Amino acid sequence: MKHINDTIFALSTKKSKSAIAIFRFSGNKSHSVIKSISSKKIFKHKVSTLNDILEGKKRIDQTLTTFFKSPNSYTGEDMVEISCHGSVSVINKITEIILKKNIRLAEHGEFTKRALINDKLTLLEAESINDLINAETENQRKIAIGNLSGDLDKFIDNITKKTKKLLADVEAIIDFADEDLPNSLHKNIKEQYKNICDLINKAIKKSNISKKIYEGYRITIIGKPNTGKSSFINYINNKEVSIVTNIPGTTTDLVTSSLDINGDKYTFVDTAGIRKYRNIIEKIGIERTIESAQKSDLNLVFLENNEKSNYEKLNNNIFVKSKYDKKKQKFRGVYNISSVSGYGVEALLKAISKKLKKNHVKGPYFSRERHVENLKMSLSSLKLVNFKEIDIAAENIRNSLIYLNGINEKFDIENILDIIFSDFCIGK
Ligand SMILES: Nc1nc2c(ncn2[C@@H]2O[C@H](COP(=O)(O)OP(=O)(O)OP(=O)(O)O)[C@@H](O)[C@H]2O)c(=O)[nH]1
Ligand SMILES: [Mg+2]
Repeated sequence: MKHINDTIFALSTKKSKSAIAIFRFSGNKSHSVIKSISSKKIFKHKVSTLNDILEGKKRIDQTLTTFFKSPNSYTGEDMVEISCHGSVSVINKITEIILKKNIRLAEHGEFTKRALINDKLTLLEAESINDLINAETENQRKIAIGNLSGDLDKFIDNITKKTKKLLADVEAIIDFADEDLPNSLHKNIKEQYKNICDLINKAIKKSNISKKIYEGYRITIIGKPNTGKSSFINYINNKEVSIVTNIPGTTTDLVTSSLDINGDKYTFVDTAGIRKYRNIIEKIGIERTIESAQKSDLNLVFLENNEKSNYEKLNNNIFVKSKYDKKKQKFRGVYNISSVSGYGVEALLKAISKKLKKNHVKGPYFSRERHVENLKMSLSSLKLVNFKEIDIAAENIRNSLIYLNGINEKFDIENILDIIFSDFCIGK
């Protein structure tokens, strides 16, 4: 049976050849276990010690071993970190030695889960740590570190404080006769109420920006056969992601590839294009193209000549004419490029990013469905407030607070914690 008091360990780095690999332990047996497999016998708090890991008396590897005494560690428990050499054989051998000590492997995110339970982190900070580990682009990293530094916690604390004040004022109206209250109270309450609704509303709107920053923008490449769609996706990726030939209809399925452009994630989708089909394979390919183009943030339409009007039914088009190296003919309102010489590609990528990128304002950015759902529920409760029925208003403000607090609530939500931590790495 797995228990929260078990001492756990994990390889926190990847199991593949590298200069260094790091093992972590957490729990009250950490200290005795590390002593039992080490050449050194004394480990001081937060001091890294040059230490041999031993099997019996045999030296297995030379490591740097660091001990953290509870409560001053990541998890709040006694912890040990071993930085050993990063070969697969060293990793396997040290794992084998540790497992003989009857401590168990950590589950996904179990170190961070313990940090949360021991009040080392808030739930929002724990989620931000996972976002930081998974950040692929500069803007994803910026949001994650901002949230880890407390941007979201500060926002929730501030709104909670304001909402509690509003509730107290509303309750004062219920409890006291009108003559005992200042005249300005009613006006003041309405102002506070509006201000809270505005702040939550803005946070919900901003979550659309962060959603895009995390998921990336989808750009579908369409156009007639042989217009240079696949050559373009290969050029910007600097590798052969899609097959290129001079036979029209080479691409039949969707080929997807993501790129980081100026700190944002863009997913380009090469397609069969939209055209007449000759067989069932092409028919399915074209259906997939249409589906992808309809759900895209932007479509790059590669033109053969100047057939822009064929694409009027689609929104968000940028028109492109490739092969400029072959024929130096320019069309108006069209980006002229070459996937051979690279002519015009940078200008096209700039135009894409300018068209899609929303102005990034400063935090907080709620990025998860769970946060946004709670904010929406909180706002819906507030929207039910009618100050003419003051008892009901108080009830709705209380409900709004429950949803708000739910964003950072770590207790009574085991199932939510399991979902959150299931997509953490083992060893974090
Ligand atoms: N000179 C030159 N040739 C290009 C350029 N882009 C593509 N071509 C050539 O044009 C032909 C078709 O290119 P693709 O990239 O396969 O065109 P596509 O639009 O993906 O074609 P389908 O997959 O058939 O729809 C190939 O022979 C390419 O080498 C370019 O910028 N300059
Ligand atoms: Mg193609």
